[in-house]
Amino acid sequence: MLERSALAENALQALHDEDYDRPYNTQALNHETMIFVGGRTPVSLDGAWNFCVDLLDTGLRQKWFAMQPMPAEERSEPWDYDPYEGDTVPVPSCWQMLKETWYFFEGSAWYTRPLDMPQDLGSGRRFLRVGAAQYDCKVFLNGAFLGNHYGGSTPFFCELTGHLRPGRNWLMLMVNNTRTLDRVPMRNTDWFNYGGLYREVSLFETPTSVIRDLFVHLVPDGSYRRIRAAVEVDGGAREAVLEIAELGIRQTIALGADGRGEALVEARPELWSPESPRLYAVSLAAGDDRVEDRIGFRQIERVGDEIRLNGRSLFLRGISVHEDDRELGKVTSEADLRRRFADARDLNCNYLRLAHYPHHEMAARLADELGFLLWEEIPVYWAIAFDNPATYRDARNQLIELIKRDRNRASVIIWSVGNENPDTDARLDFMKGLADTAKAFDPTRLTSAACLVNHARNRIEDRLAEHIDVIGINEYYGWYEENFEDLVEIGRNSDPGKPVVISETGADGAIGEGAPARGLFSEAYMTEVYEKQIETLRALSYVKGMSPWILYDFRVERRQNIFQRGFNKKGLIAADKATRKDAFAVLSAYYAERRDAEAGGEEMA
Ligand code: GCB
Repeated sequence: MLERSALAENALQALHDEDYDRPYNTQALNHETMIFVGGRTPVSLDGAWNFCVDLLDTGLRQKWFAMQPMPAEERSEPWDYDPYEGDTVPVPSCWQMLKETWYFFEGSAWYTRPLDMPQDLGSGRRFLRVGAAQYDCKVFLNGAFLGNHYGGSTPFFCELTGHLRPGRNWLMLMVNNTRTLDRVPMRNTDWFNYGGLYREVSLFETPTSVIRDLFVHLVPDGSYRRIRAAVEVDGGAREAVLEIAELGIRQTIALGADGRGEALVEARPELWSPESPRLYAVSLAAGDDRVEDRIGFRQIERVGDEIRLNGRSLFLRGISVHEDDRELGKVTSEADLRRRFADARDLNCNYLRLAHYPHHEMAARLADELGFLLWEEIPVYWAIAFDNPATYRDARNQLIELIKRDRNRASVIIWSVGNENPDTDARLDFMKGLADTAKAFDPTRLTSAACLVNHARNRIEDRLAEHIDVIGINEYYGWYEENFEDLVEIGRNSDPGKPVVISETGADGAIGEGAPARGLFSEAYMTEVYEKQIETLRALSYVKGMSPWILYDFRVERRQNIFQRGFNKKGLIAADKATRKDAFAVLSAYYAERRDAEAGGEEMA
């Protein structure tokens, strides 16, 4: 009897308490809990997980995670969901792509799977790594809450050491993709709000002393002769050994009481560039732990209105790209990325803008190998809650997680801290704070953001420009902005004193059945916009690159006219990732011309 009334008490609590989620919003899983994973062998936790969507957050209210696995006939209380049985879904995946009824589902969903451990757990440590979960992910192990992570596109780690038991364990992840005013991005975007565990989930086993971080780079002082390594080890090791065999480097690095240390080493590496993407095998050992990476050395800098790579002025022949697939949503495979780079190669690109959030880390790894330059970005998009300190903390954490994940990638040259945000004092403080954070965590790269144009004065004018290295400009003359002459005037009126990259321009072009033959949304009109844009922009000497919008058509809720039908059609290639529109050839020809002119110039020099 007593047990039943305790149950009734809990049930009422679960119905009436609207602060039910407060204890689970610690955001304790953040950039400080990351470990360095290069060279480690993960245990994959991908595959089938038990799954349930939970629109009303019943799971958190009723504490589904605290239920013990047992046969139904042995349960003494009624239950609304049993995490240990029922539907399964594959991980990684986006739930929208799995069932029609989940297509527009926004809310919480529960993923459960067993985790079998040896009888002897040993003395080492174990870390769960989630490649990405959109957006809030709460981690439970054997009924205990271990922390949560905010941010839909960066990896996070949760240490399981001390919580695991020999034999069978149960891991439960609650993933919530609700769009709210305080998240980054917030409610309104122009890409689809996919949900789920959409990148790899894995378990890493390490010794007691674990290498948390390793940052190895050429010192950007113009000498091309010094390499710096910064290291962070947790667990008591007093020194670490850095090795780059091909450069004859074997250097002991003393670690302070905080586990941090750094070294400056004389070296003359062959420089990395898109034409010659040379990478070196790098390793670091500390105590019993060891990590590896393949790292390219190069210098990127801004001088006046130029962007220089290894001292040479550069024009970024780029294209923007989303992480989106007609069949898989945000799930990315190596084959998909290789196709993306092959298409960029056919466009004669040397550069990609990975919009509008951190893409799969494999993108930068492949760019390192294949020789592409990258702009990487966090989703500080449109009207963020710039005056909310919690939102700032979240954005800053996403930025640091991205930087720590990718700062050994030579291909990444720009960290972008936002896109088309309204010009307010709060926005300026927020984004300046992010730009400063990027420099503090990585002084070797350039910062940027898609900035603003003063339309009354037809000038590039944004208070943020002072605080970043490269001014990104999204402009849609010929599309959203009708009067093309205004673009010509902006070009004439502006004197930015810094390199400008046209981070977006373009037009929708529908193709196939039902597509219009002329006018807005026709392929012919899209081609015309590209031709006029190129003609205008090529005359502006401070424009040091462009990444038109966008390589592939992509899914988005807000585009619903009869030519769009749920897709943004500004892709140079349709959503099948195969059918090229006419504008593809126009851009490709322009980039070929620029590439050849640069090569010719170099020969003459
Ligand atoms: C923009 C946004 C981008 C949109 C694009 C469009 O300015 O930055 O996210 O998708 O325009 O197609 O309107």
